[in-house]
Amino acid sequence: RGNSVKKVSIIGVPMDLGQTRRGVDMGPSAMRYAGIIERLERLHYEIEDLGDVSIGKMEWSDDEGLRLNLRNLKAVAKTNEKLAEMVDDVVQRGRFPLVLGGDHSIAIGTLAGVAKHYQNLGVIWYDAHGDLNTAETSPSGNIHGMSLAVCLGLGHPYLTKIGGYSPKVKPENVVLIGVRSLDEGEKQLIREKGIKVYTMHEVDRLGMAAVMEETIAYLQGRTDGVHLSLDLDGLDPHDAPGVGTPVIGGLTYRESHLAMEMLAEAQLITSAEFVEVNPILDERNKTASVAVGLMGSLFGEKLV
Ligand code: 5AB
Ligand code: MN
Ligand code: MN
Ligand code: MN
Repeated sequence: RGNSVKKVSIIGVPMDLGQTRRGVDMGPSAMRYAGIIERLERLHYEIEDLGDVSIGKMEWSDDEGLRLNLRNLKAVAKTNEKLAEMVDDVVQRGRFPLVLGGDHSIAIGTLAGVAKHYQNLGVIWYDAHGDLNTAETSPSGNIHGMSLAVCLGLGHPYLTKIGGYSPKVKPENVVLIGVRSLDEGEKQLIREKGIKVYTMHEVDRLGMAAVMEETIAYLQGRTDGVHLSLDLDGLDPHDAPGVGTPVIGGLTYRESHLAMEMLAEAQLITSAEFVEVNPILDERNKTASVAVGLMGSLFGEKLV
């Protein structure tokens, strides 16, 4: 299972409508430019690059979305519907979907495409944030801060019903890692649903090795596939400066590589996405390069 699938399909999603800082739409090109395809080919994967999903038109006049505290609702929903169809087809063909973002609202489409192929999909949400807001709790109206809640079935039906079913994942199959910035409503939801969270506090106390051992043991026992949704802002801004919502005090480059290596060894991951790379805010494409390095480790690259 998992990363033993030697056929990978890459899908770019140049989406920036789930938040307000321009430039994150260039994330997929930045990661291609940083050599993701060559990197995986060197590991003897058969790569198919499906190119970029076309983004729904930015509706400046999406008054309804704004009124609902869901900025660009229609365009975000439309793009995610297309993404869901592409990902669905990739999984159907027995290939590993590797999605390059784009802001984190694209997890809605990725998971809609993946989850229908599993009884009990697990999700590792590697992020400084919980992305567990709804329109009611969001301080920003930005959908990239709501994507995990949508996948749990909470939010506007335009989003939760993508792929024709809801929810995509059960709260007990989700593990958050690297969390250090939560809004009040997100904290409440985590408590209410009993979602497993390794905040920076637990990472510091236990160490990343123990956090990953526990996460892997937990998900191996209860899921039949695991999606990795990696927001580059889970890393410390020192190691990944090119993100729209940086939060000080994050996971290091080394901790993150260790995490990916342990996932590779466990052959746990069956689909993945790397999101929130913003080349305009970056330093010489550093964040995209870090992302590509992490993908290398996730797909089994070894030092010796
Ligand atoms: B990201 C915030 N919680 O909802 C909100 O980068 C930030 O995908 C969300 O994790 C960050 O606007 C979303 C304040
Ligand atoms: Mn984040
Ligand atoms: Mn996120
Ligand atoms: Mn972000």
